[in-house]
Amino acid sequence: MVAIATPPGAGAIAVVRVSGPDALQIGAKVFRGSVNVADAGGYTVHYGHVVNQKEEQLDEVLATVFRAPHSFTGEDMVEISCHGGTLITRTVLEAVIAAGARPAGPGEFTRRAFLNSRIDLSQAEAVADLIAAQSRRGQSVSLGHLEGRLGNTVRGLRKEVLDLCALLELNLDFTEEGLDVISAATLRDQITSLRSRISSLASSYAQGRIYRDGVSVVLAGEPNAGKSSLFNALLKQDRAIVTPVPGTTRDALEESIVINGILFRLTDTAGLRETVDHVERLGVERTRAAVTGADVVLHVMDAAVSSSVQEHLDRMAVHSEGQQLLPVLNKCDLLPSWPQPEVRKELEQGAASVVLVSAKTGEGLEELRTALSNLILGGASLGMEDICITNERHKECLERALQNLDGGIASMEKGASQEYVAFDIREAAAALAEITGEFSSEEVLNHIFARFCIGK
Ligand SMILES: Nc1nc2c(ncn2[C@@H]2O[C@H](COP(=O)(O)OP(=O)(O)OP(=O)(O)O)[C@@H](O)[C@H]2O)c(=O)[nH]1
Ligand SMILES: [Mg+2]
Repeated sequence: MVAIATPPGAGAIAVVRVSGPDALQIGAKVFRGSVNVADAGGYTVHYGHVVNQKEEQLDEVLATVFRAPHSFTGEDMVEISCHGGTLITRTVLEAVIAAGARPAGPGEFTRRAFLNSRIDLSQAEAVADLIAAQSRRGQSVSLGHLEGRLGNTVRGLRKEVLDLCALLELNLDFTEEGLDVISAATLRDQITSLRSRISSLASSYAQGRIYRDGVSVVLAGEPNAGKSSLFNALLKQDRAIVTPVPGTTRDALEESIVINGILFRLTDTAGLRETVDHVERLGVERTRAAVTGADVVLHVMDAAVSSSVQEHLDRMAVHSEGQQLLPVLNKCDLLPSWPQPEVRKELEQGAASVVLVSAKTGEGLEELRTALSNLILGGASLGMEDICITNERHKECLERALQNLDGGIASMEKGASQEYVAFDIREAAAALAEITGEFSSEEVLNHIFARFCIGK
């Protein structure tokens, strides 16, 4: 099979990847250089030309040869590095197809790598995540998964579950002789210990999701509070329109920034107020929808409006449970006594912490960045060395394993036969095996690899 492995568009080089038992023979049909790639050793690079069936030269290229099993897919492979134009790349691809290769489907290279046991399923998924990563932490978590850290942890847990199963089955064999290979109390302790480790891995998803997809932050508040100004100041870019007219912003705007390796997706919104203006009202509806879906609501207030913080907070944009709220008092440059501590003290009587900023002068922006990053990383933050899951499918498998273990514990408590307990525990092991793909259906594989692009 063959595919272009580099993104579409013009570039210095592009790579056409050929993999499969005939890859080297097909490579030899299209490549002319000082060596025949069909005879070349693995991990060697050769200079030459790609030709069509009429032996016309199509491009000057480098061909890299990989020999099974020492390649990404575990099969023989040739990677042709040609010049990176859309037309030239397609011409090389077509020559390889004419020489007998079949166009690859999405993710087919990674799927072959999985089927040939070069990588486990969690590593295959990490390939897609790594390519999609938009922040340093997301990248580092995916790289850890790609290196097999998640797979190893899950395999370790599964082995413990299977060992427990084996003991239970031995127990069953010896019941008639009245012997217990493992006592009920030990069994229970071991299940509980496994349960708590699987549970903490499952709950690392909350953090893992943020590392992978970033945090959505919505700037909301009354019209003219300076949301768009603050949005621009955080982006360091004149992105949103700012005017002294309340009700300037209508459509929600989204842009991303990275703070401390975490991606924050900021949304500037229309100011919240009752209005008869039809267009503005549509904007306000969008604000409410954006606020509902946000991880963090950054409530922007205008320090120039002479109301107490408590009054501001009372009018605060509604936020739902599980959402973080960060009150920000903007336009502090207009306060006569700012940045004196007494202003802050007075303000903080109303709320746990209010960040004081001026979008105009830039003062307080660093504190705001720190406050955002602390909201996400502060408290029970995961260290970079901890394993966390970033994939909903993995979370679902872990939760199923937990339910099975709970079922096992419940059976024990009811005094059910150990056969039932063994059944539940075996099911837990099967759920864990789905993460690494030791147990996987065609349907699951199709679903996973559909997320990939062709050539990956
Ligand atoms: N002095 C001062 N003026 C500011 C500051 N931030 C914003 N302004 C001014 O306040 C006015 C409104 O700013 P915007 O950023 O458009 O406010 P908004 O909250 O986006 O307003 P809507 O989109 O209408 O809801 C503009 O005239 C800004 O120049 C600040 O920190 N200090
Ligand atoms: Mg605005």
